[in-house]
Amino acid sequence: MAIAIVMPDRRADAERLRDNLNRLDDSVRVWIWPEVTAPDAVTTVVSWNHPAGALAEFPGLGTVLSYGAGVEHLLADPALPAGVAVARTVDESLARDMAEFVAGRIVEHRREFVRYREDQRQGRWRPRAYPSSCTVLVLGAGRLGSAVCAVLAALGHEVVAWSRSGRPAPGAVSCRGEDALKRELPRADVVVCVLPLTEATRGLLDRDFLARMRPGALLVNVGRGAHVVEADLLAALDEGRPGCAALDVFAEEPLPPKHPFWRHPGVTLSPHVASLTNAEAVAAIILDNHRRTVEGRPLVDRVDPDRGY
Ligand code: NDP
Ligand code: OXD
Repeated sequence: MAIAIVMPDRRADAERLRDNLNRLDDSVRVWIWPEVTAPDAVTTVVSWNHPAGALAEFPGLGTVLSYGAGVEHLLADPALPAGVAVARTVDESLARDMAEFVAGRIVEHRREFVRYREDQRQGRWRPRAYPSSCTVLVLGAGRLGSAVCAVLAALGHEVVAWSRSGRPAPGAVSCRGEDALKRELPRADVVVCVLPLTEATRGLLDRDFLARMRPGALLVNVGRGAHVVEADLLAALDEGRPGCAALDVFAEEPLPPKHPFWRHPGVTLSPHVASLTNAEAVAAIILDNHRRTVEGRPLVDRVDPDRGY
């Protein structure tokens, strides 16, 4: 009845998680892959980008927990053993940090922080007017999207939340379906993508989608890079619709050095840091789901593999 942490590209996080799990319950054995001394004992894997085939090392595996909100890296593994449950790990700080990041990108854009920084460099005193509020369309009204909606509404913006079911989101008008998307896109000054990556959402932000955006609008993508058809976005930016994009996630990460996004004047980018899982904050959630696995109780935040999130 042990936990294996399989996060080869996040060794420091893996160590912090192991130490926090041990602090909470020193009777639970926790190994960091590949240093697993008794693979037969592992019932729970905590994964972030685990290498192909790694899950097959654990014959008693019951649950794979994503070390974060997204699970596409798990569901895409053809070697994910049938019958193994998948759950994600989302705590309040992940949602709060996402809301802060998105609000920050919108404030930076609307209040022209970059231009004031340049004015300062040039010794220019040049106040500019700004609109009193804006309309923000948030794609995805889940744990993170609803936190984004709440913060943007608290800042006085008109917020529209688009989701599969039209689920209510705090401070937002909710909607669902393609017609609603077509109606809301041209009205939005800002479009925020905080969707999970599934077969239904891959490539959603394509040429047609972008052509419906308001000229000069801001696109913020904090979902996954593959939500955006990157070549279509580059062409759309060159036409000014959207006017600019704040991108935190990319089809290929790290973003290749020669990728045009690096130097495009309409793109502000960040290296997939909108919201980072905090090993201290999630240790109790992971331990709880491990105990649920061992005791055969329902998992918290279990993923529906057919739905893909
Ligand atoms: P949730 O599962 O809680 O919410 C997903 C939301 O997306 C739900 O509102 C759901 O609708 C909606 N949705 C799913 N499929 C569709 C669809 N086909 N059409 C319309 N709406 C759809 O996810 P989280 O909010 O926790 O996380 C969202 C994503 O954020 C993660 O999957 C991950 O990709 C990304 N992320 C990015 C980070 C970063 O640092 N950049 C950090 C953490 C997460 P409904 O409510 O009807 O089910
Ligand atoms: C996540 C992420 O899904 O960090 O948690 O992107």
